[in-house]
Amino acid sequence: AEELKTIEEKVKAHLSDGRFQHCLRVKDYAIKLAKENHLDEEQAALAGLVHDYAKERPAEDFLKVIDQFDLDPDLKNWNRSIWHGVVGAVMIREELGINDPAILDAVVNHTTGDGVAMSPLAKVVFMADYLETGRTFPGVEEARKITDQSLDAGVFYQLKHTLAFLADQGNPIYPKTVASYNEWARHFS
Ligand code: DGI
Ligand code: FE
Ligand code: FE
Ligand code: FE
Repeated sequence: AEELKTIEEKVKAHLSDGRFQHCLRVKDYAIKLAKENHLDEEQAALAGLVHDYAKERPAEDFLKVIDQFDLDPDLKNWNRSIWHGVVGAVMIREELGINDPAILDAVVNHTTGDGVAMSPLAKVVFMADYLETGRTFPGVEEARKITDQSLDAGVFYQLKHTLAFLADQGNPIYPKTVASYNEWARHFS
């Protein structure tokens, strides 16, 4: 419990107040989803708390870590939206001392999702980030209901809507986001 408090203080110190409050709400929603799906609540809470730890780091920090840890060099063509999960997981391991591979995997996949073999914990964090009580986008209540009935149906709902939203805005879409969507679309068709 003492260690958890230290981690929470470090997360707080690296984020704006608004972003830190989001992390606390993701933690709470992750606990709720973990309960509903008979998963480890402590693991879900910690993953939710730290998921956006790296969100406000300067680009140069991410670029340094990509080189230092030999991550996919294509990552350099992207931005903080993509880096804070994939590269952020390395920062969480190195700086917060979290070594649980399941938690690090959930952080890696929290923005793009992953294929149908995605771990239950990763699904919970992916959905908690989308559905936490501060989210107000149109359809969020429907998304919450769907996810209470089926975590998998929720994952597909989010992937479908996020992909459509990004394309509507004319944003580049990270290949893994498209690959995740394709796997779930086949799974549900
Ligand atoms: O960090 P959060 O804002 O809580 O949420 P997130 O990590 O799920 O998403 C971060 C941002 O990244 C959000 O504005 C949506 C965007 N995003 C998600 N997938 C992709 C993406 N942006 C691009 N360009 N490509 C993607 O595939
Ligand atoms: Fe995020
Ligand atoms: Fe997300
Ligand atoms: Fe988030």
